Amino acid sequence: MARAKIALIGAGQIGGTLAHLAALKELGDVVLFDIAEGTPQGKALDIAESAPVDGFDAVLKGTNDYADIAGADVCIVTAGVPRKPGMSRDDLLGINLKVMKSVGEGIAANAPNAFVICITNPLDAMVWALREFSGLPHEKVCGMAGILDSARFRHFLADEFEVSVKDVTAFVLGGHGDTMVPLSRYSTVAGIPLPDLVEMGWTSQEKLDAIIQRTRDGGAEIVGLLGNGSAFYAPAASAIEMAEAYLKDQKRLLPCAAYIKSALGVKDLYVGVPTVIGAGGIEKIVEIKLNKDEQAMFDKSVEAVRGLVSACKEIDSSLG
Ligand code: A3D
Repeated sequence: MARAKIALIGAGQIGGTLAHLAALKELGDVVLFDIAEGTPQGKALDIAESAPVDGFDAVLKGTNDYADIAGADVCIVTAGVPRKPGMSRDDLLGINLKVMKSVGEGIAANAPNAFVICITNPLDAMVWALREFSGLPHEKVCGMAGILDSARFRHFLADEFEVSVKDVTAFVLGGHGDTMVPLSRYSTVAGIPLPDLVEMGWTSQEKLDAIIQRTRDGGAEIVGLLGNGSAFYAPAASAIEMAEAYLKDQKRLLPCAAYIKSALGVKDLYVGVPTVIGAGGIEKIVEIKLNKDEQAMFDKSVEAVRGLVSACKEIDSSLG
């Protein structure tokens, strides 16, 4: 059977890391596309030269021509600009919206059957715009944010409880921004929900609240430390988990920015929700029950995303 083809649109910090991870995991052959000349070619060659050492079989190609992504099974989009210290994700909207237009058209013309994962910020609005510009089916276009936000939450929790990250599960829903919704009731250590762990005295409510706030600020913390860009290792690992779930039809239950026709009190919007990813793309949205407080936080987050989508429509009148 022919190898899968993975097209990475944007060969910057995340794009290069995605290429390396996809090759190491032998998910398929990799095409790195970027408008910057030399960058995708250089990264592709560098990673290809690591293959004899690491012992993976994957063909890597760098390109500035959309024709090279033809027939891709998966496209992961990181094209655009990242945040600098002091910037919010929303400050990127105008410039990255233009980028989504050219990327959407490039994917529609060359890889219309691909499963498309958007990472470009502001995430929920950009995945909405990418779907509009590409015209691909909603279930084949989604965004990566929830896995990353949940992974940050899990890391901080494992650190606090002094247990393996493997035993910590967590759910962060809503938009990928300051209003994201880390759900304590659905986050556990080996199946024990966080509120029970507070009752058991493993941690205090104050410490848990501080961890939740640190999770919300997780992206900004890295932007502040790096000084010249945003996180790329954990975002790339998270998107690779989604690509693998699709390529291997794993039916993974993962929080992703998915199109909601009508669920969880939301209509016609992309926002972070629990999904099942398999060979059909986003095969299912899992309608978990939210209590009053959680629903209020989720609704606030949904409104923030709606505001960004409206801003996209105002900037580009061709959007519906
Ligand atoms: P960076 O290293 O700057 O890479 C972006 C690449 O996009 C550069 O190589 C550019 O040349 C390229 N590019 C710009 N315009 C185009 C275009 N029209 N077509 C093709 N390529 C183009 O950034 P990065 O990799 O660190 O981050 C990429 C994006 O991901 C940014 O928007 C970040 O804000 C976003 N991001 C999202 C998350 C989420 O969790 C959603 C996390 C971290 C970063």
